Amino acid sequence: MQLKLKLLAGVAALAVGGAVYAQDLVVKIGHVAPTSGAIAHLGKDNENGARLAIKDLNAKGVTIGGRKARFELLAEDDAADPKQGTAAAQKLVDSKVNGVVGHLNSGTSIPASKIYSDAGIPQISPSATNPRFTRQGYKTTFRVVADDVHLGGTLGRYAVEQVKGKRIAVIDDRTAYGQGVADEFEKGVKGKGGTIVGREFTNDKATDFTAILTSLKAKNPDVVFFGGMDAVAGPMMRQMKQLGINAKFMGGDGICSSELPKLAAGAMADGQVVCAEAGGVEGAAKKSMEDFGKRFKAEFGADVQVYAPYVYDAVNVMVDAMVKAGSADPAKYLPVLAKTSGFKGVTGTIAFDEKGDIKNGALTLYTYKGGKRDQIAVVR
Ligand code: ABU
Repeated sequence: MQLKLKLLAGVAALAVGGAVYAQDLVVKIGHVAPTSGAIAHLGKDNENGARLAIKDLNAKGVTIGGRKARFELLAEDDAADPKQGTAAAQKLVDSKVNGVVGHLNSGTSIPASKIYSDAGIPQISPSATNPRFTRQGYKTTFRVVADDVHLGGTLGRYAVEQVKGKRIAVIDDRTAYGQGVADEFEKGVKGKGGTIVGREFTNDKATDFTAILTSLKAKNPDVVFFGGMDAVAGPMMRQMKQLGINAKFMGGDGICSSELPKLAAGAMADGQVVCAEAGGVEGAAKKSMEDFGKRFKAEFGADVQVYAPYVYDAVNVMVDAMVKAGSADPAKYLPVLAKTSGFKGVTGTIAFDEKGDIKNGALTLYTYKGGKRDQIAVVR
């Protein structure tokens, strides 16, 4: 009898041992990040944040509209490439995902956001910080971290006021993120009366920085800011050391990973680097982040790089909206998601503003000591 009932496709109830249970509601969560290429370690970090969230939700048991939900992760690799990013987005739309968490990069999240918007599918980025992402007028676009205006501007002011940089050089990787955060850093420096002695650029696949570093060396900088990712920052620091550039090295969240000391391969002095994660918790709330880090390490055998906890929260914020709406239908839970307020995640309290940006987003400034990230301060 049970077998016969199971075979009845589309039947919403299943008799088990005499009781009647609602058939599982399958909820597909898409996730996109570069899990191949130079920043695959960051992409895998994000993806594992999503895996842990899905595992916890399925273990806890979640009911949506009276039906037991079973969550599935559809994970795609966009290799941090805008074209692969839009292809991955279209694949997820075609697979009828209920929502998407991602992409990791601004350069992929921004073009993909049009595809999700056209399909009416909510997208929450846990790490794309270019302000344009949430300023395109799409109702489907959300972000659980601070943006580059906040990030770059704060670091620029910090370079002048706290690092006491007198001759500041700026390099960016010409990506949507790298160029954007470097521009905001420059504005922050100039706003505090600081001096930019040089601006150079490279790209996100470059490995040889001799020409630009030699040009900057002639300007004798005491701070070098890099707008880009850790996979480029590490070799850049090595070449700075080889060329005898003894400057502080600053950067945004893209360099602020657990992996940076390895990538710099001995070229990083204690306290030389100042970078910022586009989120953070302070006081009693720190425990939830620390506990997450321990669970993550036990589960995946790796330290959190940067954004795994933000991915974890993004999945949970999305599911919370489904539960409150009583539906995983994007059209039904999207208005509830937009009204998210006071959601207590491992990364702090999440509320969205009218653009879909996190309200009152924090930044955590870090340096590195003994090859480990060392928190300087949380600022808002
Ligand atoms: N926010 C840093 C890394 C991701 C991005 O915005 O491109």
